Amino acid sequence: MGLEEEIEEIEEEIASTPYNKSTEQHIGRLKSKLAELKEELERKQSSSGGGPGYAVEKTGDATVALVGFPSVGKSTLLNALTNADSETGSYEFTTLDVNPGMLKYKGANVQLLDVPGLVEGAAGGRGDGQEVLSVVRTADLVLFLLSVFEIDQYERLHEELYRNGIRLDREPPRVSVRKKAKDGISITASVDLDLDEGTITSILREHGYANADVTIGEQVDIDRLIDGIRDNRVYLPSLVAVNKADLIEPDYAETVKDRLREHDVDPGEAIFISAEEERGLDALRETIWQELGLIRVYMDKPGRGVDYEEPLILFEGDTVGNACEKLGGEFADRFRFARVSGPSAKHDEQQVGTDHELADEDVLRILTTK
Ligand SMILES: Nc1nc2c(ncn2[C@@H]2O[C@H](COP(=O)(O)OP(=O)(O)O)[C@@H](O)[C@H]2O)c(=O)[nH]1
Ligand SMILES: [Mg+2]
Repeated sequence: MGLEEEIEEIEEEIASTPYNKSTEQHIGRLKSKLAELKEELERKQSSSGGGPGYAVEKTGDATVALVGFPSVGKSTLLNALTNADSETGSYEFTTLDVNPGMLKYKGANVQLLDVPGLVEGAAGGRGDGQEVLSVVRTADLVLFLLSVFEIDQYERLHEELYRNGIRLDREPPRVSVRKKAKDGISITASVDLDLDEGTITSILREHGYANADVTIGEQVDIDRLIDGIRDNRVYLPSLVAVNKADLIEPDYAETVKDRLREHDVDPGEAIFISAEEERGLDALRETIWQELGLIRVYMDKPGRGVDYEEPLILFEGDTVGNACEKLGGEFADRFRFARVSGPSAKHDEQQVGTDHELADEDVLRILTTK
């Protein structure tokens, strides 16, 4: 039996087994087995696919993967938001095109990657689908593009990403597994778990752990526990943009919003745009900025004053140390201390070390040793 058939068979068995306490352990084992087979399939496909070392070069301060069905307006949006047209064309690969563009906003360079092959490629389980997915995996944000009349496509796109280990808008599970030499599997949970110990133990065994300490800090279900055990899941924020809003009458907007709710998308958080008429793009740019969690740090350069034109772009939660890393050179090598003014500072010119957390619109001066 080939891998694909084996996967299909297990998926069918899971679907046809009612979930209850007496079947929980069995389902746990099936899902673990499934996770393993899928990874095996992935490995096979990527090695027979577009050749080794394939990757889209990441440039700029952050990367956004634009995903959507054909004809929803991805190319139109990319051209409206970025310099895609004027700069490079597309990366040409044997099996896939990725169209890159650079979106400039608040001093940041955000790389926008139009990955047209997601649905066509991944659907048939072909190798190129895996490559497209590898582009999405390395992004900092997933931007779903839907057309007003085809909101249901969201389901399919979301599923495709989920099936490939991409988890959206969730924190990684609070599960940690530490291998040990003997004494079997012991479970420590800080919440009253719905899953039976037997189920957890057999899932771990299925993943090759005979002896391990497992710490669980949230109410996990089987899928989430498996996510916590595998280390190849990625956790990304996502955003939904609804395109071709110019084509609908105002009353129809309510129907579109209902459709979004049916797919658990808060219509208040979706951005309605017209890529063609360039409407709603300011809101989209700002929301991309927010969802990426970018911050601007204005560098105070000795003798040259504060540079408000080209801020250093960092992520929320980044520290002075991260700023030094990004600046590189003497800042990374010969850091002495820094002075910060602005939102993160207790007072102007506060003296701080590398672990000080920066905030949007801070002014930062770094002092290095001679
Ligand atoms: N009315 C309208 N048409 C659009 C809009 N955006 C794109 N289109 C049209 O939809 C078609 C497909 O657009 P394209 O950008 O090539 O879609 P892609 O396949 O997702 O890259 C083209 O004919 C576009 O002119 C929009 O906001 N409103
Ligand atoms: Mg296109």
